[in-house]
Amino acid sequence: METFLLWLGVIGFVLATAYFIMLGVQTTQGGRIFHVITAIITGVAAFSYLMMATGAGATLIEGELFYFFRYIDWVVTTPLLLLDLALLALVAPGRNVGFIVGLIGLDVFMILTGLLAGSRSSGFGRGFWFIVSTVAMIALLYLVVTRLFSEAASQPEAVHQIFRTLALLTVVLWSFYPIVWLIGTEGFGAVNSTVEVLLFLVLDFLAKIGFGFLLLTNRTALGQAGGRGVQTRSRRVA
Ligand code: RET
Repeated sequence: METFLLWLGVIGFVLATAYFIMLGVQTTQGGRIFHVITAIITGVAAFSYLMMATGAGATLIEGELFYFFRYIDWVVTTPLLLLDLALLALVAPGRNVGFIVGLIGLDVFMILTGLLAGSRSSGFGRGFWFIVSTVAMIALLYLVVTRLFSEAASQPEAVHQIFRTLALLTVVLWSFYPIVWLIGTEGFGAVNSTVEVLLFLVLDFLAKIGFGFLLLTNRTALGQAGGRGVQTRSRRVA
């Protein structure tokens, strides 16, 4: 059952990646940068689920399967999700590189300390790194809700609207990850490994495919969003 769920992840993410690439190829309205970033997100997830489904992305720790490839997936894809959000919210992303790098740095710190939490053998070590990682997540989501929200208010209405939806989706969904971790095999073991795989699969589908679908099917917003710099340059070349 567990392996079946992981293969379902592979299939879902492969189909989503193909669909997002197709939307990117078809678009005439610009914002292609969002298609590229979002297709990389689902592409990396497809590969990660393949690694977990074949067993190459897992290892035994004290008799329990530890899917370390999740963390490799997250350390690549969560920065890209934040980049999508930042490019939507910021009118001049180029003038906010420091902020974007800070946001992504905090995010990478969150995932790496989460990996430490997942791979420690002592209860104290796991608890300590879990708390450090969760504090980083709260700080990160706080920055999204404060700074990015206020920046997005000066964007055109369609962009502002889709940013608000996606940022809220992000805050809610990301908050569930530490909860699933805590009740799963790496935490208190309240649910078994199969249920944990299922819950992470649902969260991953919503946070990556749901997010990408809402963003990439909103053509009005994409045409007016932060990818403008990229679009202008390609038009000049043409
Ligand atoms: C861990 C455990 C330690 C504490 C915290 C965690 C947070 C993980 C998050 C993951 C988000 C993943 C996404 C993936 C793909 O779409 C590492 C589970 C805070 C927030 C959004």
